[in-house]
Amino acid sequence: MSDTIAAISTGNVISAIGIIRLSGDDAINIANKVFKTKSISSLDDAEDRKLYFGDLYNAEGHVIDRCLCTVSRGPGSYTGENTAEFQCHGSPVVLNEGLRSLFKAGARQALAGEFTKRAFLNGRMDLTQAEAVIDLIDAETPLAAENAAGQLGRSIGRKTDKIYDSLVQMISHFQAVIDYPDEDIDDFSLLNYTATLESAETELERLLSTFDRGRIMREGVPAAIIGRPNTGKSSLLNAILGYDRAIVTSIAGTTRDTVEEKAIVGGVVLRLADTAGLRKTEDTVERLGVRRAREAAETARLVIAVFDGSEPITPDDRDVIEAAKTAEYSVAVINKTDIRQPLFDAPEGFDRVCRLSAKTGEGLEGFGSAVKELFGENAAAVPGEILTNARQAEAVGRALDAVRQAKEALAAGMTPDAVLSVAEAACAALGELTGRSVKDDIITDIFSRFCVGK
Ligand SMILES: Nc1nc2c(ncn2[C@@H]2O[C@H](COP(=O)(O)OP(=O)(O)O)[C@@H](O)[C@H]2O)c(=O)[nH]1
Ligand SMILES: [Mg+2]
Repeated sequence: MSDTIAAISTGNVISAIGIIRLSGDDAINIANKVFKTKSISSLDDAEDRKLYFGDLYNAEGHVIDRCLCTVSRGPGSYTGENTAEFQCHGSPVVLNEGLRSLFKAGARQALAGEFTKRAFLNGRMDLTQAEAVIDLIDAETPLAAENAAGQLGRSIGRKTDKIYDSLVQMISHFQAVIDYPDEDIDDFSLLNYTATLESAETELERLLSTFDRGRIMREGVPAAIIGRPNTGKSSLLNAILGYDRAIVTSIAGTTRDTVEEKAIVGGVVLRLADTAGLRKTEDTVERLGVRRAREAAETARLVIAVFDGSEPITPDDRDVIEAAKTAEYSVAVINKTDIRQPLFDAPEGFDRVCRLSAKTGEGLEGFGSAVKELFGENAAAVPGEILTNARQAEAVGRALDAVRQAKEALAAGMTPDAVLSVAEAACAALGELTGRSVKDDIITDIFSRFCVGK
C-alpha cells in the first residue's frame, strides 16, 4: 500500500501550461473526484496514457480550469504506481487550487524527489538513472544534457553491472573451492580469474578517468582573470558575458573587489572572477583587493592572465606571470590588438596564448577555442558515459581498489577466502553505485536534492 502524493511539477511562474502530478494506489480515484470529462463516465475507464479533456474542480466544487488529464497505471508508469497528471493552464493560482482540491480528496503533498524515489524503490530505475534526472534538470550546456540523457538510459549502470556480474561469477567459483577443499583451483581457472579482474580493472579505471571531465561539466571551471591594472580584465569579462557587468575606466585600481559571474565559453561553463589589478599599492582598500586577487588565482583551476599589448611589459606583468604559474591551467591574453600589433611576444609557461581586443571583440573566438581545447570534449570521455557524480566516483574508486587487491592476492597465491573477501568488497561498492545494495540514509540524501514534483 502506498499513500498518494501530489505536487505541481512545473515552476511557480505564469506559463502556457502547468502540470500537477499524482502517484499512489489511490491516484486514479482521487483524480476522478476532482475531474469530470464527457468522454468517459469515470477515469476508472480511462485508457493508459490517453489525454482526456474536461473540467477541474477546486476544493469548494467550482470549476477552476478546463484541462487535460491522463492516467498511467502501475507497474508500467514512471513511479511504478498508479499515476495521474493534469495539464492545466499555467497559472500558479489554478495549479495551487487544483492541488488543494487533490489534498481534500485524499492526496498529500509530495516531498522533494518523492516521485523519482518511488520509481527507484519500485525498480523502475537504478540510482545512477535517478541521479541523472537531477543532472538533466540542472544541465547548463547541451553537452551536459546529452550526458545526463545517456545516464538516464542506464549507460553507467549497464557498464558496472557487467563488471558486477563477472565478479559474482568468479566469487561463486571461489566459494565452491572453499566448500570443497579437496578440489584445487586449476591453472586454467586461475587464468580466467586473472583475466576477469584485469578487465574489471581496465573498465573501472576508464570510467573513473571520465570524472574530472564530468565535474567540469557539472560544476564548471573556476577561472580567475588576473593582470596588472588597466590591462583590460574587466573589459574582457564584459566582452565574454556580452554585457557591462564590471565597471571599466581608464583609472587604474577601479576594480577593487572580486566580481564573479558564470559564462559559457567554448561550450564550457566558466565561473569567472574578475579581480583587482596586481600592483604594489599603499591604498588599504586596494591592497585588500590585491590580496583577494592572489587568493582567486591560487584557488582557480584556470588563470586568465591579461596583458596590455600596446605597452611594453612591466615588472608588475612579471609578477602576474609568476602568479599564473601556480594554476593547473593558464591562458595568456594579450589585449588591445585594436591599438597596435602587440609590442612583445607571448610570455612563456602558458598553456595557451590569445591575442584579442576586449574593446572590439576581435579575436574573442580564439579565446573560446582555447578554453574548448583545454576543457572541452575529449576522446576518452564519450558524452552519455561520463561520471558526473561524486558519490558514484567514490564508489567506482572503492571498487577499483578492491579489484586491484584481489588481483594482487591472486597473483601472490593467497588463499581463496582472502581473494574472496576483496572481490566481495568490490561487488558491494558497485552495488552501492547502482543502488542494488545501499543504505537508507544515502537514498534519503540523494532524493532530498531533487525539486518537489520530480
Ligand atoms: N583600445 C582598447 N582599450 C581597451 C581594451 N580593453 C580595455 N581597454 C581600455 O583600458 C582601460 C582599462 O580597462 P579595464 O577593463 O577597466 O581594465 P582592468 O583594470 O584590467 O579591469 C579602459 O579605458 C578600457 O576602455 C581594448 O581591447 N582596446
Ligand atoms: Mg578592472
